[in-house]
Amino acid sequence: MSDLVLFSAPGTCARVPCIALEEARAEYTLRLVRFMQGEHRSPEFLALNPKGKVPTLLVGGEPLTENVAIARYLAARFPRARLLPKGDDPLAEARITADLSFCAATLHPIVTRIRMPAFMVDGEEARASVRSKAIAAMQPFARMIDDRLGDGGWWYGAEWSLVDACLYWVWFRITGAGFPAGDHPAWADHAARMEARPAVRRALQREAEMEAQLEAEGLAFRPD
Ligand SMILES: N[C@@H](CCC(=O)N[C@@H](CS)C(=O)NCC(=O)O)C(=O)O
Repeated sequence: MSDLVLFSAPGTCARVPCIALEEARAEYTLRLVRFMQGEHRSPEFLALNPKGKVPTLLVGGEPLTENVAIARYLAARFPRARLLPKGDDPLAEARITADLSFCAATLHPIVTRIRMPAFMVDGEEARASVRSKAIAAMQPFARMIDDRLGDGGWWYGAEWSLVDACLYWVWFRITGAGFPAGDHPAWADHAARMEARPAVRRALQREAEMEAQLEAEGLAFRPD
């Protein structure tokens, strides 16, 4: 049995480490966290991750939290999968951390405001305002990402990495929630290329199974 257990929920940013594990062909157990049942706030889960968030990765029973740290750990543990580039010096390494942090600390909070404004404010009008301000806040980053991806590239050019998995999750969350996807053809194309990767397909399949489980239990989450 594997020493790796990933706590996840469908549609969440736990998709990133799931893609990492699939890219590495790692053995792991996927554990569904039932948000609608408040499982992420249960004493058992909070004992593993007091922040009450997914992803949470157990490594030999020891919890590791935060996407940036989990990406770093999995990349170091599975070097042959080349999940992240190898920085030649401390500055290059720090820049890779900066790219992962850009996704987790800059883009993710905007995603939450676009996708789930009800987490921030009450009332329909206030939610619409939060969402439209967040869409406006995302635009310059989307243009930057589009420019960098260019014509058929990954974040690091020819080299695929977990930064691409992060960007893919961001794109998945914001499209269909009012974000003008048509303005960013390179990012849209990047998402399509991500979905052509066998490892990504396997990760999406695992999510679909979790979603079906939630549906069967009447616990599927529907953001407004
Ligand atoms: N900083 C964390 C953020 C994790 C996070 O916000 N996860 C969301 C799902 S995308 C979550 O668990 N939300 C549950 C909640 O806040 O109640 C990371 O990068 O791993």
